Amino acid sequence: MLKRLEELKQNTLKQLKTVGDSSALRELEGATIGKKGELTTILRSIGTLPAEERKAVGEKANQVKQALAAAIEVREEEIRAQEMAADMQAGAIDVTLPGRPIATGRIHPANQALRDIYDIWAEMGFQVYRSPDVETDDNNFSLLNIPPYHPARDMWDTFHTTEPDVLLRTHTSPGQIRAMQEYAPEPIRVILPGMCYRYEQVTVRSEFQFNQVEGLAVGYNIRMTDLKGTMAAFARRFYGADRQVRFRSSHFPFTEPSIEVDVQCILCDGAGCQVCKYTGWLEIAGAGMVHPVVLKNGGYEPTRFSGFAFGMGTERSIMLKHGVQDIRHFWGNDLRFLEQF
Ligand code: FA5
Repeated sequence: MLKRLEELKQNTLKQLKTVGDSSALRELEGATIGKKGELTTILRSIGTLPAEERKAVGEKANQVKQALAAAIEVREEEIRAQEMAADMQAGAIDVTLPGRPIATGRIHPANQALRDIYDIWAEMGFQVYRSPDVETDDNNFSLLNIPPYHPARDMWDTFHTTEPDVLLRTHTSPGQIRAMQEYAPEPIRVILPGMCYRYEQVTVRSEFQFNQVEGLAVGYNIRMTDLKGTMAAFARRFYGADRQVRFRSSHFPFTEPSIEVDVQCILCDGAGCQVCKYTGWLEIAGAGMVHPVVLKNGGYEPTRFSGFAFGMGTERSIMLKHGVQDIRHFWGNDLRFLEQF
């Protein structure tokens, strides 16, 4: 038995040298000093040996066990160090490689333009007034001097809701009524930006939802010349310092007199091209002096107060400024278009 124990020790020490990884080491440990290992079995069977052999075998077995446990521990350390080195080599990181770019979102071109537009109007003393997208028929039409059955309602094809007299605003002009009713009789200068909705055929120039920026100034002695000067100042700041501006007479039920504002075509500088339909001019806004009926509906006495208002399409403004040919790009979610801005 003593001989067998010595053999077991020598064999195991020899095998330990060739064991290459931790799972093989665990196996060798199990087969020798583990619970079901040979040495453990010998130690358990000592009681069955003749009495005179027990002491010597017991001592030897314990010595061998300690020697093997110590040798296994040393080998385990070595193997762990080797494995860690191999791991590090395999997963090595080249710290000199450039990092992967983080995908960032962008501000939508319509919002970018809106922010530029707010800045320009803020410099001229206009503050932003928010009004809701879902409106009453009164605010969207009647109080703007467009009574039921008035033919001018045909100018704005309307999305109605299932609630009677509740609709999606067709323009930002109902915000005029809300702002006036809130501030009258104080003078006001506000811009009213937001989405408008029209039950319209979608084409390269027309969407069924689009942004408008409305403007409204009410006070004492506000005249048409103020409107013209203000619109020209805006156009030059937004479209370029030496842009020519012109005014054409027009008609809106809520302004009297009414005008349309044109800028010299940005693409051909007025020479005439496809975009301006060879007129040299591009329309940028509808505007006019606030109609006395509308002033009254807003809470201002028309004999004491006067005002001007204007409304322009944001997407159409960007189209003019950047030569975008198709308005459907704005809400088509094609990143190739959006990433250009
Ligand atoms: C109006 O909506 C008037 N409320 C503007 C106004 C306000 C006049 C205050 C006087 C005083 P109009 O329907 O022309 O007017 O629309 C104004 C602008 O909205 C247009 O010049 C255009 O730039 C934009 N717009 C109109 N319809 C569409 C559409 N379907 N898609 C994209 N933009 C549109």
